[in-house]
Amino acid sequence: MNEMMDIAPEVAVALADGVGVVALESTIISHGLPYPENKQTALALEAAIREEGAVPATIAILGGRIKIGLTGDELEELASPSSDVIKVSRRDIATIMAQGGNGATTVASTMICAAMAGISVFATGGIGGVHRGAAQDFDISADLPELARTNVAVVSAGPKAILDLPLTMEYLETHGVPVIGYGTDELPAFWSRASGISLTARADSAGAVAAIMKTKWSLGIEGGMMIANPVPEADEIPHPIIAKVIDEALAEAEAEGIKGKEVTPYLLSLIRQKTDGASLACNQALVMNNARVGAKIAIAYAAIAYPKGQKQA
Ligand code: PSU
Ligand code: MN
Repeated sequence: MNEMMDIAPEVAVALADGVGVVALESTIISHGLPYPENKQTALALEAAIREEGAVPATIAILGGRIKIGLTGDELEELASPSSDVIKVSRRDIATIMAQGGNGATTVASTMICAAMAGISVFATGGIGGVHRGAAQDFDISADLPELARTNVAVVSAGPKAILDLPLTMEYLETHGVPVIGYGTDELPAFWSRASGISLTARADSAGAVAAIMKTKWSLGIEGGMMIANPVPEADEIPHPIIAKVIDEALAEAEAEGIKGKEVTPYLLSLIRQKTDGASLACNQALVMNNARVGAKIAIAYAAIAYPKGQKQA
């Protein structure tokens, strides 16, 4: 497997020493945020994780190889609007790699690569989920079944609010995915803190999250979990404001016949235009907040999972 994967030296050392490592995805860079904010955010996320005392590992597929930890030039290539980087989910990994292509990894494929590299914590913006109208078009993000099968804790600000949140929660319940409110009893809704949906689990510290991770995986209960970390109050867009914009954007996407993996990037970009960039600032703030919490969780988990500071011990 390692023949197809390059782990950056800093990440390899951290993993061998049992130091906290936080995985970051690349679809948010290539397809989620516009240039140049995407590159600035990617660099700022890595810096924030380091500042908290953990090691960042941004994940992508470049030249047909899985990259765990990227150089500045590689980040630039992913961020650049002129580069040819395909959005890669579980379905697409083998094809892109066999063809030697470049791929930006989604939540699902970042989880797969992180788990292969031995990384247990991953921070992103918002996960994919069950789309509104899924009863007709079957549009359910591959992020959800991945959370059910791959052992990585994903820190997000909730499912993106363009989705059907109650159905997303039903799916996660059916497939046994813990959704843990980080300092909250309510599912956060990406740009907004409130969704009106109560959670069944809450943790008020990184150590409390790490204890759940350790217990779940020590029991051999396979699959990941979602750590639902609300956007900071100062950065949120209140639900009534964003809800109206989302409805308009969904109607336009429908009228334009947008389908498949284009749906999420199309909606995010349209919502950005309609809010004059407010949704972009909010998205950047929430993903930064998730990176910091992810670092704290990775450090807490390393302390109980590898107490001798040696992963292999
Ligand atoms: N979070 C963000 N912006 C994004 C995404 C997440 O703040 O662009 C990406 C993630 O990569 C997620 C993907 O996996 O959107 C979901 O796409 P889809 O609905 O096609 O599964
Ligand atoms: Mn989809």
